[in-house]
Amino acid sequence: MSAPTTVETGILFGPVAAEPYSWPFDGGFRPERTALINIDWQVDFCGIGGYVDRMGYDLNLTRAGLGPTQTVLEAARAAGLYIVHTREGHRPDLADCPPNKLWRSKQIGAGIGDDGPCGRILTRGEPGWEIVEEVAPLEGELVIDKPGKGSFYATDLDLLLRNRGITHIILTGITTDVCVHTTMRDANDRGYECLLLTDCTGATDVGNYEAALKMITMQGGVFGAIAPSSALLASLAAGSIV
Ligand code: C5J
Repeated sequence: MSAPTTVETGILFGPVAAEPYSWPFDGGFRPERTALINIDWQVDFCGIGGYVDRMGYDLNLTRAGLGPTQTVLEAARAAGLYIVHTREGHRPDLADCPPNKLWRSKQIGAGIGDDGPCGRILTRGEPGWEIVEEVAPLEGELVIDKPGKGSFYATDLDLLLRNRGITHIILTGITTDVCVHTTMRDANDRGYECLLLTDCTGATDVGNYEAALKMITMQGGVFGAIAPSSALLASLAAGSIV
C-alpha cells in the first residue's frame, strides 16, 4: 500500500464542543487529514423551481443552512481542510437511474429527467443540478457526482479520501435525513470519524431534521457527533493546540 500523499503540517486543531462527545474521539483534528464534505447544495434541493420545490416542500427549510455553511466553507479553506462537494444527479439518458427511483419521482409530480423551470429534474448538466453560488466549488476543489443518496455509492470518493490520508470528515449539506445521513452512516462504517454541523444542514421536514440529529447522538454517538458551526469555528480560530 502506498503512503498517503499529504504532508503533516504539525497543526492540530483542538476538540470541538459537540454532542454526545467532544469531537473527535482522538482529541483533535489535523487539516490535512480532515475533509469538509458539502452535500448536494444544488438548485434542485434548495432553489426555486428545482426538485424539492416541485415536490411542494418548504425551501426555507433546505436553504436554512446556506449562510452558516458559507462561513464554514471560507474558514475551512483558510485552515487548509480538504474541501469536497457532491451533486446528486443522473446521466441525460437516465441509464444510471434505478426504475423504482424514477417511478417514485413521477408519483410525486417531480419526475427525474422531466422538464421543469430549472431544466430537466436531477439531470447532470442542467441548471437545477448546479451547486448554488453561495457555496459553489472553487477551481480545483473535488466535486463528486453521485447517482444515489450516499456519496460513496458508485463513486471514487473513498479511494480519493484514503489516498490523501483523510481520517476525519465534517459534513454540511442537504437533506439531513436523506443524503447527509446516508453519507455519514457509510463514512462511519468505513472508519471515518464524522461530525455533522447542525446549523449547516436542513431537511424537507422539521421533525425529520430533529430526528436525524438525535439518531446520531444515540449509543454514545452511533454515527459520530453533532455540533453547531460556531463550535467548529471556535476550534479553527483557536489554532493549533501543539
Ligand atoms: C434527496 C438528498 N432528498 N440530497 N436527496 O432525494 O437528500
